[in-house]
Amino acid sequence: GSIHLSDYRPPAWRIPRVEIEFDLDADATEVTTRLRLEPDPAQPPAPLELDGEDLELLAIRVDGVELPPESYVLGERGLRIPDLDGACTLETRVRIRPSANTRLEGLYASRGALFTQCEAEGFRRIAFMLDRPDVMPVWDIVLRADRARYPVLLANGNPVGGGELPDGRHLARWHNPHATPPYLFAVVAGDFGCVQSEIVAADGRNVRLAVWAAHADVPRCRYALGAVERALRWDERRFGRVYDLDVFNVVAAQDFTMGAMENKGLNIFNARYVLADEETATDADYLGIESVIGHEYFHNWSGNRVTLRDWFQLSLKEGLTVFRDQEFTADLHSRAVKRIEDVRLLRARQFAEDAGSLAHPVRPPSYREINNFYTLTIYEKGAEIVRMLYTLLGEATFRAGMDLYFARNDGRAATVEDFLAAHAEASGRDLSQFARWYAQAGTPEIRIRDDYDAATGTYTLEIAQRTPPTPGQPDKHPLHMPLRFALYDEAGRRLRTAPRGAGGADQVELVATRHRLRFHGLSARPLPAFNQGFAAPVKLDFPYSPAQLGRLARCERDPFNRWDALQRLATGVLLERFEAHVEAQDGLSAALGALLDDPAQDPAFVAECLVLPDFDTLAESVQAIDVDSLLAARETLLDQLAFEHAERLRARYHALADAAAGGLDGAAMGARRLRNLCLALLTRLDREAALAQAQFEGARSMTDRLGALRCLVEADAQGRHAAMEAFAARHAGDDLVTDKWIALVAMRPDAGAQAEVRALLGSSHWTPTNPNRVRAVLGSFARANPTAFHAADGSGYALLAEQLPGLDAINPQVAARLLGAFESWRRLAGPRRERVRETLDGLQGRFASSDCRDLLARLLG
Ligand code: B3K
Ligand code: ZN
Repeated sequence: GSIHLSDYRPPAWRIPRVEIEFDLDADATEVTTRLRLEPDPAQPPAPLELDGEDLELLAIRVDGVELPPESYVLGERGLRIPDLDGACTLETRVRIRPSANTRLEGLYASRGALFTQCEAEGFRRIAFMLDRPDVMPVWDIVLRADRARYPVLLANGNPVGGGELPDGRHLARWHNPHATPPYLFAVVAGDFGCVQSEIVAADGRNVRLAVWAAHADVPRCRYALGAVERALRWDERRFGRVYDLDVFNVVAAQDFTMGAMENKGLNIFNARYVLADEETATDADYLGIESVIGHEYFHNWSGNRVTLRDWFQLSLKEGLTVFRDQEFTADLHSRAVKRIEDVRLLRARQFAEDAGSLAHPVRPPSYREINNFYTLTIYEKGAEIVRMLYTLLGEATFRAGMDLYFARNDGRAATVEDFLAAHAEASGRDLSQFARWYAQAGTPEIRIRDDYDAATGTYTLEIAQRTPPTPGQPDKHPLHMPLRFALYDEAGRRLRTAPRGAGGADQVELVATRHRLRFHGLSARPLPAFNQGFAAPVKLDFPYSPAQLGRLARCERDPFNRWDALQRLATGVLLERFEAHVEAQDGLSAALGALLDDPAQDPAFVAECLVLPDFDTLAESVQAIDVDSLLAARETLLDQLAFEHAERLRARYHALADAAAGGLDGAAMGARRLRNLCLALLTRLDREAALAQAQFEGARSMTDRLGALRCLVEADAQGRHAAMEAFAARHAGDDLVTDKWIALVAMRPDAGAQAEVRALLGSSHWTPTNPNRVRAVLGSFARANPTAFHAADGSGYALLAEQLPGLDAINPQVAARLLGAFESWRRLAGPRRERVRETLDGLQGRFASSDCRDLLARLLG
């Protein structure tokens, strides 16, 4: 059944303290839990109903006295004790089986170590508990285990002692003094090494930071440790948030369903977001590590200190924390490039989600399976909402609102209303219409038309907003959003404008379905620019001519919009939307050529401009998705650009060689990025691919080695098989690098990739219990290889679908993610839509998990 936001009731029982003891063993772990239970006098009395799944109950006591079997009811989903008499201590002892836990929720085994993952509802697979985020005990944790096998025993909070036990076992005690819900509980046991440092927090507290991994991987933890230090300092500086424990531990796990987890004081990470060195990590990997380390660290305040009342509020911590990690990266690196990349993701993936069968509001009104709501909408659109608030209120007022939110809700389980109330109070503004962003799904469309009256010198902008219908929401209301704009004259000078509106001179606030802005005293029709920095997450419709876009790409002050002007131009060319098609294409080519020639431009920015809108983004710009024509248009344009600019590309490629040889600074990374893009275009022209071959052989970084290899594979160059073999041999035994190699195979833009994916599925590389490997093989294929996945005969869909029931039985969350690759199927043109429908119909009744059942029902619904 569904769970509804409107049904929320506070728990009838409070649990202020938990003592939990583990006798750890991979095959059979025993967990003894003592819950201090108190009826909440503010709530109507109710029987105690504890969550618990896959737990073998060994003993149950109330205040030390064994509870007779007739006093409780043990079910599939938990334990019910009808007649508890007021406050007491309930002790349960259960047995669980980590090595049989392939779902990777609860306590599980991975490469000889033990890890937990409790968000959202994994704690109930460890012990009987009120497993909900508004239950926030203080915790005492005791871990006992074999010392040889599990020399390192970590848990939440601060270490408070330990010692030896008989039979080669030892014990460690941890105390977590902060009120912490069970979803943030964590335990790690294994044979790890670490890199560590000491840091003095802003309040004078000494904090020991440590990043743990299997011994062989410890040298690859240095960068992550540095990222923790940067994150801690940045949150002090930018948000005034200080760390609150004596230790902060990060542990790398090779088997992990998501990217990472913000457990209090003990973040557990997918190894791919921890381990890095020159030999194995690309620049993108380094930046990804820093941003995920930051994200999880920032949760310590936005998520842990202030947690969630219920799972409907998920974006309260995720959207806010994504906003915070985006700002972290923007402050430390290039703000413009960061914004461009975030918007690229938003447009390609979140807009698709918002327009597809799985669309849902940032705060959904109901769910059947909460695991299916860790989505781009909750995370990325949620971050965009926070960013709009930041834009509407301005830096200082927003910071005051954040301070108030943290102060008022510290140690509490909060709601979106609490967040908005703090900002409303700090700013004195009415945010009630703004709150609709959390309730209404779909990407708003802003349609703007202009008119210039030469006789009076009056320029008028007519602005209309509309949000398309989404599943369950046929009618939409207007949203409150900032609209930034600028007007430029013929010479590219910014005009001083003063329209009537709520915002400043260059920003108005949209609240109604229609607005009109009037500007007087203009001697000629100006060139308008809108939505600088993509301050509002909308689709903007303005009838720019190719020439206007070319001008905008040169004169707009906002770098994001300069990039966006070229993306618009490219999109119009690819979709043949301009009447003067040839002129538009020439304009695009000339603009890109000029950027390539301009030594004053940041190479990282030029690189962003050279990356044309991808398949997913184009698919979001059309009503019906004609796969073949979108793919063909892209190929043709890329070939043409390569041909026209071959000389420039070659010159730039060579000129950047020195800069690209540098380390991990922004300049070197930008140079490598542009250089590898030049190489990709050049390789289109040359089947021998001598340049790519040479780069592959001489590469000194993974960025350059993998970049060259990708060129060879995508161009189907002569040397590609030999290069792939050499790469595989060089990195054999390194799972993370092998994942990169596998992804190249699965993403090769050729129908033949299907056969290679099938071969992988039959090889020793296929380990369906490892989420990273499943994503490398099938995620890359279904999400990043439109050519092969969307094969017209439906064979790509069938390939994915065949695997899903088996994967669902192993790890439902991983399977459900993959099933989501069909989210846009209703808009597919031609026979493909029918092929997907047959595929999805064929999956009916074949899933055991609520995750895949829920998703399939919504896809077909
Ligand atoms: N909060 C975790 C996500 C947990 C997902 C559980 N299905 C990671 C993060 O967003 O920081
Ligand atoms: Zn998060």
